[in-house]
Amino acid sequence: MTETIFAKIVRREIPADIVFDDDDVLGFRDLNPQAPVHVLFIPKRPIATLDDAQAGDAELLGKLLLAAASYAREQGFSKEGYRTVINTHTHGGQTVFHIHVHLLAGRQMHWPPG
Ligand code: D5M
Repeated sequence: MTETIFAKIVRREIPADIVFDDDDVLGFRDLNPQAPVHVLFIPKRPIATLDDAQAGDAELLGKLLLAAASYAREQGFSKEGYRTVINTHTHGGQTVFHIHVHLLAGRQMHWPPG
């Protein structure tokens, strides 16, 4: 896959406001926040899109979701709730081709999303 700006964030080659960091997952604030809290969780080992994920990625994808949930719990977002989103390809609105989970919190979300 073609490397993205998120790989540079993983290697600390460009700055990011990092809020979560473990062996497999990095969480950092979105540059263009869509809610009072908007954090992106990415696997350090890149997968381009959810469409590219394979059975062998199951553990890593699980860790990605659990990292978002653990951060949300720790930050106290669980009580009011929050939204997690994975955009895939063009119609999904994906712009960075290194899979990421958006965690949005701090306001009422609406459905259906735009
Ligand atoms: O979401 C990609 C998201 O990535 C979008 O909300 C902007 C954000 N973004 C892009 N570059 C950066 C950097 N350098 N730091 C933080 N956030 C960034 P998608 O689901 O692909 O549309």
